[in-house]
Amino acid sequence: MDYSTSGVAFSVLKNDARFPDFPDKTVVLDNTLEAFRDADKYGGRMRTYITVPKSGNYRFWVRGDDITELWLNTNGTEAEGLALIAYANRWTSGFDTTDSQESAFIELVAGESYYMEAFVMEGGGGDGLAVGWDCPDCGIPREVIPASFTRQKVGGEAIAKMFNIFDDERVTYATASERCVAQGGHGQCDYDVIEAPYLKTGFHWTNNTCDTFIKVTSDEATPGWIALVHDASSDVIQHVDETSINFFPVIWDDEYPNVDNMCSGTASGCEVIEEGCYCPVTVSESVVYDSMPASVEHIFSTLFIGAIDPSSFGSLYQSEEDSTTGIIVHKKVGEMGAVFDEHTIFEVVEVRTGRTFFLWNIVNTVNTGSGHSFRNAPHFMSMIPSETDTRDAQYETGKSNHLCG
Ligand SMILES: [Ca+2]
Repeated sequence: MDYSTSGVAFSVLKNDARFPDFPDKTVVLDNTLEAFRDADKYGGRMRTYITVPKSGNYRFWVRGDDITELWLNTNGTEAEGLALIAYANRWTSGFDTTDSQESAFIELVAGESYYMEAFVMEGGGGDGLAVGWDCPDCGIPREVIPASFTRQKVGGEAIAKMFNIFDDERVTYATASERCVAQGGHGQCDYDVIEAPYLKTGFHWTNNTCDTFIKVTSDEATPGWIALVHDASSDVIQHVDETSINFFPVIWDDEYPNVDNMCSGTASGCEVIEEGCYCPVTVSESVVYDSMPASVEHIFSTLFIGAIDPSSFGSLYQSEEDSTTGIIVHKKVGEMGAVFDEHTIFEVVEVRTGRTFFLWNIVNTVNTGSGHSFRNAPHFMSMIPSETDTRDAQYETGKSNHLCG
């Protein structure tokens, strides 16, 4: 192949009927912007959005085997704005073989995304393509660009990288956002696809909307049993999609929506479905006791959410005992006296077993659009068998922290 005029060589690639939508091979780059090895007689394109960790003046380099080009839209994410910023008309093993491999300084802004394309044309022998950068005034030495600063495009979808520190790690939305910004310079959750390592499963935060529904059975064998349905604006895993058959019993406060009353009518937001009713739900939490309960038995009949021993919170809690009933009430320091609130914990002993229970002074209720409600039982067991190990404790702890924070 004659590379004496690079434009001619790349026109062979760019005029090929397979370009750009039908490549013979597609590879997602996991580590750095370095690709293409061990083949002959091909043309390749690397494309990505890049983000920068700090605002500043960046220089770019391209190297490869054989000839290479690097294009960047310095103004944004549109392919139309691409401009040639560096190239090499011969094979290059490093970034300093020819002057044209190095771009001018380009001012880039943290948090913005820029569209980049790089090309290589290979005849025979060694091959490859890599893109590097540096930013002297923001302290970044020259390096092949790490993939953590990219958002890759495959089939028109933006792909985010996972930023977990250890397997099965779960983080708050705030932590996830912080990491995305720190490691990629991009905003959180503006992706189409989250790229997970092969065979890894898990959840990620998203800004997509998600409404919660329940299916309520009307048959005699499982009256009023429910299955949860998440109607999210992105992909939903099967155990909570509309086909879910994971029905379980709940404690309804009174009646429940059923086919006999047409699921309480269309004004309720409920629909009649094959199994029974399909209803939108909301969850509310309220304080149960605003004064000392009359008896231990009454507590066991109304409180169902376990707390941890308040002594675990150190000096955060103080306690007092009702000498008549034997009920010990734990209140947050500063809330002693008449106040019973959502932070209050009751310590009671079950007579039959002698076991001590710590119970939160709250009830969590699920309300349907039809005006019915049931107690939202604590349910820390995942319905996904592979997740039932560490998650229970994490959720329990999370609940305690939420209430005491
Ligand atoms: Ca070669």
